[in-house]
Amino acid sequence: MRWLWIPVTCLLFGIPQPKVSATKDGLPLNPNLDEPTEYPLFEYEDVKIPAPTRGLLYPRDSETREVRSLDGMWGLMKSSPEDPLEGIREKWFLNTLRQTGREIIAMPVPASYNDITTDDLRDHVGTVWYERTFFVPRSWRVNQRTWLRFSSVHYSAVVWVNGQNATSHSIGHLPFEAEISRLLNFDAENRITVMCDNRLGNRTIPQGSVYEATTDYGPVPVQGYTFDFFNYAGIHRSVHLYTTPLLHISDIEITTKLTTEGLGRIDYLLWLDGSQEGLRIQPTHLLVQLRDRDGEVAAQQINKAVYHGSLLLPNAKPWWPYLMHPDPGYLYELQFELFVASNEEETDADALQDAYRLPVGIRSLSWSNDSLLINGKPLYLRGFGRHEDSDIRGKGLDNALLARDFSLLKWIGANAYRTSHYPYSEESMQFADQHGIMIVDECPAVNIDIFEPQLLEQHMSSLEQLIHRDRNHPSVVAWSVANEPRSTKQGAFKYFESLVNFTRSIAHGRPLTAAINASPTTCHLAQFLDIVGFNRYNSWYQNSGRTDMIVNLLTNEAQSWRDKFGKPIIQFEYGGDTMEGMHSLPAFIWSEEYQVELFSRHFKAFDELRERKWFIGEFVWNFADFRTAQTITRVGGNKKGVFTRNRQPKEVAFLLRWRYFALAKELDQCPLPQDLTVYISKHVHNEL
Ligand code: BDP
Repeated sequence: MRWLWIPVTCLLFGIPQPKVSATKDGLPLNPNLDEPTEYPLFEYEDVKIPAPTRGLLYPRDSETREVRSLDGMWGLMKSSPEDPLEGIREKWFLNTLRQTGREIIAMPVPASYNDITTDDLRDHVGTVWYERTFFVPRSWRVNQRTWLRFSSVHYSAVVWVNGQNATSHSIGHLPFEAEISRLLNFDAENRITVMCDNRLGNRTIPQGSVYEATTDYGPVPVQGYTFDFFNYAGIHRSVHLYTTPLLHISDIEITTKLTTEGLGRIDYLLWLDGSQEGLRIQPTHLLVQLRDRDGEVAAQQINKAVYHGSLLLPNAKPWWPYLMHPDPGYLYELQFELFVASNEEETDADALQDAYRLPVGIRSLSWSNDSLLINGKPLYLRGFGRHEDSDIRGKGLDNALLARDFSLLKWIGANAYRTSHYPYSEESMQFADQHGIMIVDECPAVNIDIFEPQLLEQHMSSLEQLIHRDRNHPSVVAWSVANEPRSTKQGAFKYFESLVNFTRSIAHGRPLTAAINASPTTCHLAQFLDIVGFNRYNSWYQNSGRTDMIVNLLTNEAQSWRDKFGKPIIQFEYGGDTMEGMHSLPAFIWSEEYQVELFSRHFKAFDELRERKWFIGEFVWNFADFRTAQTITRVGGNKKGVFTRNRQPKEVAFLLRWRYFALAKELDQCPLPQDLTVYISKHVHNEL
């Protein structure tokens, strides 16, 4: 199977910025509120289905490929908020940004640009321009193709190399790439220019709206949005240059299964990509080898002229979630080697054309109307909603933070998290595979409203790109199609029916879910899902201060979701803001004691629900405190974290740790950690 990669290099001239409606408890309303009374009715057939993404394998070096990081200090220049596209008109990309005569500041990549400087860059609306230079070795000119890959730029980007357009992309948190061989200088310096636009409109995912505010200094554009996290922007994840041979392995799809007898099966499908010259090269065969953790070959296959197949493994070592097995997160390495006829006269042996190695976990995932199962065993998910968020770097990838977060997840005994409210970094997905942390993988559709065909196309595209990126990760146990959409609205029914139909056709063996805040009687989304997830803030946004109402309200609500839809039910969000160090006895809202009491009453409700068998998980909101837009309901951000923004525990963390390990012991006979209790006296152990 072969195809020719033709990079789409259409320029993106900004994003249309019509108005969007906005409602959210306690959050500022968009002054341009423009709620349609009638939604446009549209047919599924009228909607342009996104073309399948191809390529974008995570950059890995091998004996046929080289990877170079372009992370580090770049230059950054703001354009005027009143005229975000001036740089396109004036063709700033043709020269170094210095030629514009404007101020250029040093900007780390990866990082959000917002919290780096001390000026108004934090709240900048519109475009900023990034630039850096680099060299490539001369050896890359011959028989090689060079690719430029961005792991995420928020929200949209246009990229030039040496003044020529290389690619463009919109929707943050997702990778994009282009072959740039023809744009490169091999004997001189090269320059990359990136225009990054952070504006959100009513057809972007997520939505927002730019409106004009009247200030003491005149009118200024302001970005409005209803979602509850700061709209950080910039080059958020790593930028790589990598090489491939002219004809190379461009894409891989795998599916795994495990029978009850322990027979593992891996089905693989490969795409090859050749440039003009590459297409003249004839592969002789493909060697596929599965290596275990010790590097031993556990299964192999040689294919001639076909690029798909199946590997069978008696006694496969399964991939298990953390605390469900003594050796969780077991990964094999699936090695693909593509051979071509050798040019060397003195040898008949074929020559290695390309090699790529993919980590693979072997597991079966299935679901019914009552449960979600891994390797035939019903799961109970215990974990968090999270954010990619930290001091100074905002949403920028930070490996130290990633490692710390996974240490904390394991310390607390969680086995899952939801990537609320957008796709997380590819590095975090790899970490989750390695540590056996299950992922409910969410697309960036948070708080969507105004259900129109153009939004649906973007929404489908965000799911298509997410599934394409993450389908090979054993840790992904469900796709979340949205968080708190306005699913009670008239237009939601048709919209979600179309969205879910499309997503199911590409779901790659995972169930579909969403985090819903409507009620079972008013929601137009839940009936299309495989797992119904709801968010509810008992004793916080409702009945503030009344922890004595949680158990009844929560168990009744979960039962109603079940009665109405007959699907497995999960609570994706519960919690309350808690100021670290604020204490009150008896408990009072915002104090650490209140968070403890609120959680404990939820645990009681969850245990009652667990007995009903169809309740399959509890997720705290949130793992850590995080930055939001400025509002009177947020003190320096959202404080519902179990950990502070600096990743230190609040009092409730110790209680939650007990809960999660108690569940692991009860459900999977996992031993409790030694340090769960501390010594008090011969007769009494402190369990907190
Ligand atoms: C939920 C949202 C989440 C918010 C949370 C809150 O899904 O993004 O941060 O409420 O208000 O409705 O803390």
